[in-house]
Amino acid sequence: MKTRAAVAFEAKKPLEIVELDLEGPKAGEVLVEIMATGICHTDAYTLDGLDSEGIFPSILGHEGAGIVREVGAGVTSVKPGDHVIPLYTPECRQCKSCLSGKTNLCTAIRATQGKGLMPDGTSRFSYKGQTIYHYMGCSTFSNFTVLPEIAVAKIRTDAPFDKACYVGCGVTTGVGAVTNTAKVQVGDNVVVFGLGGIGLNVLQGAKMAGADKIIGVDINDSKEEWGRKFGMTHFVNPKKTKDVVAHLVELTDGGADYSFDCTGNTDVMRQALECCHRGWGTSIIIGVAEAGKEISTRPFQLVTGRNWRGTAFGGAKGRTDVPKIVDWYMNGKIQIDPMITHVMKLDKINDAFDLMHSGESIRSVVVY
Ligand code: NAD
Ligand code: AHE
Ligand code: ZN
Repeated sequence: MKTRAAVAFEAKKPLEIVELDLEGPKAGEVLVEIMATGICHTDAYTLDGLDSEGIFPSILGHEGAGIVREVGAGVTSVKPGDHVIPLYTPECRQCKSCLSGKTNLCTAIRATQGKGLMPDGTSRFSYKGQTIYHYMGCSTFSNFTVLPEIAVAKIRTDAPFDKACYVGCGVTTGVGAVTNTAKVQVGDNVVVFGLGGIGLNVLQGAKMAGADKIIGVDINDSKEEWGRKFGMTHFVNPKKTKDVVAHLVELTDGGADYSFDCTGNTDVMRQALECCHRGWGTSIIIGVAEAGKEISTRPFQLVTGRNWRGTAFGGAKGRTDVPKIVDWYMNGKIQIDPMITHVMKLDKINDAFDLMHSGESIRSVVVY
């Protein structure tokens, strides 16, 4: 069949809207009509050539929602007409990682996914006979995409696609980092670095968990008003603060119980660790750093009890947890609508990247 998609033919070049060929689902796969997709900073990072796994030409996008249109042989958990969210972190429920009960990082198809291919080692997309690669197993910048059955979460049919798509990455990552990874407790002090599409969701997760001080840190002053809408109690602009770590330690009476990096900047990651409380404070890396970047700190920071951790997709098990997070949104437990600042059609998708880089948007969503 044919599908319209925004293709990343080369790094650092605008996406091009073209009509491509899409092969139907093979055994264990499903064809999904994507109804809406968010644009996450990780898409921009890959498009900018900063991803060590970046492959071109490919169809980016990993924050979508849509409808199952066809299923391949042997698919039992979804059927045509079901509403689904594609999962860049699948949940096979059979691999060592899924069975461990210790991680959400299913390994069933990670190797082929990282090569831009379906589990059988081939791509379903092509353009004028040339292979176009999948991205993060999702490729939601295509109106139709093919996904492994283990990489779709079935959601309720009354959830609006243009909001539910954000659960496919940003909402789950931010809220889940607080609830699944950190397990923030009532009364904890929390510091969040980077108040974008992820950081604001960390704030709302911290508020939901009953955190006491919820401190937001961003170099963009306009993020103060945004942060306060989602539970932030204090705002710090590091550009206007002499020693940001010392200031945060003072604000939190000795250091944060939990800090979160939502910038992807390795210098910020160090600050996030070092503003944690001696003896127990834990810093959680969410941000994705550029290829080649490394983190550093004095080992003494860890010797004296600070913990450095990371999280992918907020520690969420996609098929199990994503439908619940959609319920949280539908029941008013978490907010999504105000964070979706821009909605556009696919032919304007490049504007979403400009809005993100200029700091004007929180989340842009493309509706097909
Ligand atoms: P975004 O562009 O919407 O937000 C980034 C925010 O960080 C902006 O508000 C920006 O002003 C702020 N910022 C930049 N430099 C800063 C600095 N030096 N100090 C303080 N604030 C600074 O991006 P996003 O979509 O929220 O994504 C944030 C990061 O999270 C990205 O690196 C993205 O790749 C990553 N991410 C990771 C996961 C995961 O599963 N681990 C999931 C989604 C996104
Ligand atoms: N490909 C990069 C790493 C990118 C990365 O860490 N991705 C996160 C999700 S970001 C979503 O916006 C993730 O899920 N990581 C776990 C995994 O298995 O990819 C690189 O450095 O090579
Ligand atoms: Zn993302």
